[in-house]
Amino acid sequence: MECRVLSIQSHVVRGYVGNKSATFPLQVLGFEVDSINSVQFSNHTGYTHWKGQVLTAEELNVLYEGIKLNNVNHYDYILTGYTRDTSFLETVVDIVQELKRLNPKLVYVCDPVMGDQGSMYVPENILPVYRDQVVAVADILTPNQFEAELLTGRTISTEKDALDVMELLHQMGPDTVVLTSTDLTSPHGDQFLVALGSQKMVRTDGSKSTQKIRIEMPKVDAVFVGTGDLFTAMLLAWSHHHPNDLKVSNTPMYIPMAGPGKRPNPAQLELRMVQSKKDIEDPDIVVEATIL
Ligand code: PLP
Ligand code: PXL
Repeated sequence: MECRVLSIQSHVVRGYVGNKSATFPLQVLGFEVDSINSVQFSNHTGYTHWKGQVLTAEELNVLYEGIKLNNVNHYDYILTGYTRDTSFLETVVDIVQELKRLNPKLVYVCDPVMGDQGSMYVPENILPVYRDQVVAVADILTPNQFEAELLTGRTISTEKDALDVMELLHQMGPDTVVLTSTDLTSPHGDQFLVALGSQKMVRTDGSKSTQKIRIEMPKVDAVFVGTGDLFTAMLLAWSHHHPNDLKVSNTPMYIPMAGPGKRPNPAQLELRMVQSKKDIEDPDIVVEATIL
């Protein structure tokens, strides 16, 4: 059965963030991916220089109108990530609502990209749009700790706080919430990064339950860009194949190396997407989730 994803994310000429991080792995896993490029940049903004064009809300609408006029606007998933503009994001909400009317089973996977480690890297006026409009139509939400705190107005210091915040996020809409990274201390020590997941499910007898999990990933001492986009795309893919089990596996990627003793530059730190094709298709399970 064909499964079609509409992915509205960044395009970069060189490197792997946004659609460049999501499209190839989803295609490798058998998904049809229709991509709308929210920006077309030379490279991600972590390089010394970057240049390019931004798609406006009106231009997004024009592309969507074209799809609609041909009656090929039937999607199983929508995937969105890094967005800087409030009117663009509001148009995304309109499209999600229309596509959900056409396919009530459509799943909207939303990475509410706003910032990390206490600071925002998108304009602050995007927060109320995510909080008041986007989260309500999202089915799978993948904030990091800081983004979850912004969306709920709560701070997270303990695992209990995090689980409470995820419960609040469920009440705002999404049945699946994954805190993709936190500064919580791992039971296995500070070499591990803690992620938490929570999924509401309806059992076969009609009763409701919530699966809560903790994932501890070994930390890698380098700052990658595009890993969050890849994580969200792979969560979409594995939750499609295992809709009632959030114990998704983590896709190992080749770690790029710089010269001896040298700090790698942004170009050397690009994800090795093509080289990781076999791991994407058939991942080794390297991290086991703990059921809470
Ligand atoms: N840093 C900057 C400047 C960004 O624009 C983004 C966008 O998402 C990130 C970091 C986060 O990257 P990732 O999604 O790979 O965690
Ligand atoms: O991975 C997030 C992202 C998306 N799009 C653009 C970026 C980044 C991160 O830097 O620069 C254009």
